[in-house]
Amino acid sequence: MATGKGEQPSAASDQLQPLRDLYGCGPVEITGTRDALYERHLTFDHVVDVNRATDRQQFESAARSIRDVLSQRWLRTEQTYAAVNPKRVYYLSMEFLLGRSFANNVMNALLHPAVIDMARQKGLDVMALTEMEPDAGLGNGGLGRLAACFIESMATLQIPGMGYGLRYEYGIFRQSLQDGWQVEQPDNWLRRPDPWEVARIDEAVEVRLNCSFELQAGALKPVFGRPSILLGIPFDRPVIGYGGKTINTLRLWAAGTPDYFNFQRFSRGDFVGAFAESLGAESLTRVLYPDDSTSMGQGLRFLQEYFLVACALSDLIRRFRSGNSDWNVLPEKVAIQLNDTHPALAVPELMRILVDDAGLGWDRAWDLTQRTLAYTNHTLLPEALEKWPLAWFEAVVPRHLDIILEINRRLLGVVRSRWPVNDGRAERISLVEEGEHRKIRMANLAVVGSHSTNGVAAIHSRLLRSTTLRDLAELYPDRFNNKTNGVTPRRWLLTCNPGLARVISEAIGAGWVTDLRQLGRLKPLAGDPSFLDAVFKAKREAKVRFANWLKSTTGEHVDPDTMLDCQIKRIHEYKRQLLNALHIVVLYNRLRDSRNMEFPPRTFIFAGKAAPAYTLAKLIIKFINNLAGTVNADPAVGGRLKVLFLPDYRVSLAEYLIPASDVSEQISTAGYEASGTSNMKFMMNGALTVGTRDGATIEMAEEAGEENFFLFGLSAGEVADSRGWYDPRWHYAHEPETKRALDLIASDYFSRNEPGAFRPICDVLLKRDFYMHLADLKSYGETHEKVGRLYADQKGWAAKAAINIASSGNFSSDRTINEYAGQIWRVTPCPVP
Ligand code: 26V
Repeated sequence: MATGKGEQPSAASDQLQPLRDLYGCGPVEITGTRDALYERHLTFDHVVDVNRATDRQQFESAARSIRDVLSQRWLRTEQTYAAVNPKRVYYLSMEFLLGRSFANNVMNALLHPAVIDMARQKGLDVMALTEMEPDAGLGNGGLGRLAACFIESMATLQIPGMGYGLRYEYGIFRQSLQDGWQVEQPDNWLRRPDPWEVARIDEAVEVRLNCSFELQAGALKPVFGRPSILLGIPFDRPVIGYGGKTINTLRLWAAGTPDYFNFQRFSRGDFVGAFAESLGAESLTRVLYPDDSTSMGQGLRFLQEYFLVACALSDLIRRFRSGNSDWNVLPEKVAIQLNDTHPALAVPELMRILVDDAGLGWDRAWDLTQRTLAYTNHTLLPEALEKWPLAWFEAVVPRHLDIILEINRRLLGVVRSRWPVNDGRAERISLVEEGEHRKIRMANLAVVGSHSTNGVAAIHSRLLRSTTLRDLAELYPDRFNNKTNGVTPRRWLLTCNPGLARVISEAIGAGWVTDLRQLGRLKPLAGDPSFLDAVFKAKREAKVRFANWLKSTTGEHVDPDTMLDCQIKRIHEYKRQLLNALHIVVLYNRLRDSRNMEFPPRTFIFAGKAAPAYTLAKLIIKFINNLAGTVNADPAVGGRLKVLFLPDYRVSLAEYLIPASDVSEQISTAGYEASGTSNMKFMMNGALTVGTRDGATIEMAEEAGEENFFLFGLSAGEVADSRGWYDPRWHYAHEPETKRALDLIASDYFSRNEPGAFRPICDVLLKRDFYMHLADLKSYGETHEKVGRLYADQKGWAAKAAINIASSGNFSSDRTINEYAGQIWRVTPCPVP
């Protein structure tokens, strides 16, 4: 591949030289043998003429040759951990929303110059090549993407960390639009072999269940009372730390069966039935649950959760035992972080291992369990808190139910002796929700069975303590803490926005890539016209790049000279896409009234998926699309306002769009967005935020100064206080523009061919408006007027954008992971020599 040793570096490698110097990695060594890696993969993996390979074959071969270059480093990392025996972190998550790996792996391994040279020599189009990689969409949204940023930061910080998740064959569904309605299609991302993963059949583990499965008429049916054994087969993916020194592992588990085949059924001539059980078992990791808004009590999801926990714990305990003989040192050698309650069965599973397998007494086992586990909460929405029917525990994992009930018996004993007056506290703290169908409260289990419970932004952690988990916080005040989220600047700035990254590095050097706080050194430059000009040009370049990409992939046209105003996230009532849409109707009415109004041309971009069963969220998508159809076609608008709903929101789309955005919409009802993480990505890419005082947006505005933010609307306290008397009809009656917008929607103006289609939206807004859209609409509109005025002043806008970039340094996932490492996990880096 690329240049031989000793040749002059190209312009491209020159650009990265400072980064390499900084991290002590000399010029990338690419020898004659490696030069041939790419061709060898084409010839020997694909048996195809090098000159006739398809784009996909070129991608696979390029990716495989990158992996080859990394293999020894990857091995060396694991060998180092085995030799040094440091404390290790295991991040258990049902979701890892990885997106594509090619560009990031190349960048983090500092192979960028080599790849550019290789592409030039061989006449390859790197952009076309990267487009051949499907997104690994193994997550719904924020929680899954956070897990992906976290494991990258752990590797960059040289922390011995490992991710454990599931290898879903189908990731988050692909979204298309038909007539403006969301249509879900299966995401068969593994249809073609994935070049990054390594199957480790030899390290498969057994998972014992008290039931079996069968596929009956296409559906997975549990067969109770017939115990069975599943196989967990690990597939490893490299997680490359920036600089390429540490390469950690993300281990994803696929369900299989021990070479199982029912001979009796086969001999009876039941050829399908002979395989029924194995087909059933293998279906367990077939598909990711695409709903992040309600815990619907699906049996298969419960099994998936236990399967992840059983595989991960069996694997990490094996690792622990290979270096340590004394169970008592478990908390000194192992930290397990539970990403939400989804892996909370780790509490009884670890107890089972320590008591039943290791033979420890209860008290010893309980102490070790609590000191090893830690739990992160990601939502305050009661409908998303997991509660599983006790009956399912009984049927699938009866021993775990025994353990949970024993934990609960002891817990309630403590509570009742501390608060002898019965005021309902014990019932609220109990791990069991009583009733006709008793349920296990997974959040309570996670808090009780661990030593740390954290929220993901300051306000969220405060609200957890004071509302959702109040009783538990009073019982264990020292356990509760905050870890404000962050995002990796390697993916979300360096790689996705090369133009801005270059401008920043030219101004302050490249140290920001692993120390984002250094962006603060840009602050004095917010008054420097040449720096602002460079920032402006980088934004313009990113807008053109996005517009070209969009045109070529969807045929859709975006004018890079308009203000790009974006709301991209899961569609949910609390995130209030409807507030944005209502405001667009208000603007539309104004434009229709006056053709020569001062109005900077705006493009409003929406993107996001709705949970397939969330009817109202799907109607919101339909409404935005109909609104777009009407507004975009109206000559009275004269191109000043354009609305777009981009289908199939995913990591790779965000990587194109965020660098191009001028305005970031973070407009959730205050008190409902735990943190938000796209808010941070927009900020470091120089967009200005229109937002409520919610989640991490509050901390972002503190860093930048409120004068550089566009905050509006009710605070969380005001939302809570006005719940009792809030009446949306008051706003309808007293705010003429609000009334006019709602009347227009109700008049079927946007649904001429589908009369009454948006009635449910009008009803939600006018009858109850739980998320208080109408309360904030006026102040939202006023704030947008300020945004419009500032945008007309190019220099003023660029200065605020620069201040925002300069103030985003706190929102690197490196900072977050350092806090977890120091305060929760108590691990230190273990450099790989
Ligand atoms: C919940 C459920 C519940 C039922 C089964 C499937 C399922 C899948 C995922 C979830 C998680 C929802 C919680 C979530 O994604 N929270 C988001 O976490 C982000 C990272 O901390 C944070 O920035 C967002 O504010 C928060 O909404």
